[in-house]
Amino acid sequence: MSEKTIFQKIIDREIPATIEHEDEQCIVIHDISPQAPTHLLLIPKKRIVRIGEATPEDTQLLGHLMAQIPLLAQKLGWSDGFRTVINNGPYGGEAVPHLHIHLLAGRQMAWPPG
Ligand code: IU
Repeated sequence: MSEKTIFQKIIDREIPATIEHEDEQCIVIHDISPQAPTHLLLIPKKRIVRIGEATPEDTQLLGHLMAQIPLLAQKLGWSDGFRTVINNGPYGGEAVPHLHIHLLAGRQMAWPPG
């Protein structure tokens, strides 16, 4: 068993975080180093290492994560838009090997991303 990731420690309440939402399948926290006025991380409680390693067995869970996005957008009033990001592997800029979806809102985003 590999060592717990920082997100697993947050899920297990070993490390504090500002929690925006939690249910039986996921937790949504505020990123400790926000890159926008609001920067959330949507994290499945089951550890999928990264999106590129998800399997068909994860379909329901991935759908559950996606379904949280409009709920959060409506709850937090992101009527001007927002961005979702999943970093995958070294070229993707992934730092934490536990799947998480970044949700960034509150400023104009640029394209292409860096
Ligand atoms: P990445 O997609 O793996 O690069 O993103 C990891 C994110 O986790 C990054 O935005 C960090 O600021 C964030 N984070 C956090 O919110 N709390 C922590 O204790 C640690 C990282 I370590």
